[in-house]
Amino acid sequence: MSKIGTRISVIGVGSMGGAVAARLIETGHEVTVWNRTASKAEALRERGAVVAEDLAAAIDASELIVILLLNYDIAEQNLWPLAAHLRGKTVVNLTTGTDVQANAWAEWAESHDIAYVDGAIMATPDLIGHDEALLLYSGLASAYDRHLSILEQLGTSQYFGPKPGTASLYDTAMLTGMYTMFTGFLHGAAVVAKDGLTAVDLAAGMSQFLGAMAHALPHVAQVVDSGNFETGTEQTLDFTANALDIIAANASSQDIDTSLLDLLRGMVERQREAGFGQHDFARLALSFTKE
Ligand code: FVH
Repeated sequence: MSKIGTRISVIGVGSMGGAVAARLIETGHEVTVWNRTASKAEALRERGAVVAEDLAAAIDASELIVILLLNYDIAEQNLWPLAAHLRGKTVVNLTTGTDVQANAWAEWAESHDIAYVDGAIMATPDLIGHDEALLLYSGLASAYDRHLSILEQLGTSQYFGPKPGTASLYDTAMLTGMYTMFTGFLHGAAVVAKDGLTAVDLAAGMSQFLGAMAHALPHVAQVVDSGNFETGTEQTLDFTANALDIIAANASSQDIDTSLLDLLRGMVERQREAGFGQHDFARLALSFTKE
């Protein structure tokens, strides 16, 4: 099968980079790969990848450079010294990082005539190529538009505008939701384990419950954005405090540490002590902004 137009190089073919490279090969693109541990790159050769002999050669091989290294410091150590090779090309950086790092990369890229798009992958490697994979982008709109047909092969694309750091802000915000969800599940699993129940037993019901509760997010978001926490209070902070007291008492009765719950109870209590007990739970959004 003849290769589709743009040549693409994937820098870093670990779990995620390997899945992205494989998907781009599968969809007919000419893909060159580079990886610090060469064996991971070699594994893609039999799937049709060109394995570059070194990082500079990987960059020279393509117009579009997709970065999927472990973090921005590693990406900077490896790629910034090769700015001359990247001149005139497009870099799409899908490495996890902060908005500050994304903005620094955008400044560096602009100073070297590199078109820069920052991004983040809200999916696990197995979801790459499926609609469930959500990929967030921000930065140079013309570069994003130019390569959108390629990026859409990886999953559902969302572009958040020209500020390079926006995708990273959304990424880390969503990851906060993910990690606190999983942490809450692990806490619950520890509680039920004391009674001989398994995490698998809990997961079935928890998946259904959290799935149903996730439908409330748009409403909570509207309350937060309105700044009016007094109306439509299905769940007031007083009600939440009562529920958390019961949850914590249950954990304590199973001799399970309650520090995770105590953190949340403290946030609720501070709002109640300030007189907002009858306000919506969503008022906790104000707890995170430093005075
Ligand atoms: N895997 C996932 O589910 C998540 C989903 C959300 C987005 N992340 C981010 O994707 C980036 C890559 O993550 P990964 O899952 O591919 O991670 P690894 O399999 O550990 O591969 C890491 C690559 O980075 C290379 N690397 C590490 N240290 C160095 C170094 N000092 N010099 C050069 N390359 C380095 C590593 O190479 P090697 O260890 O195979 O030689 C891999 O290519 C990441 O930002 C996630 O947060 C994935």
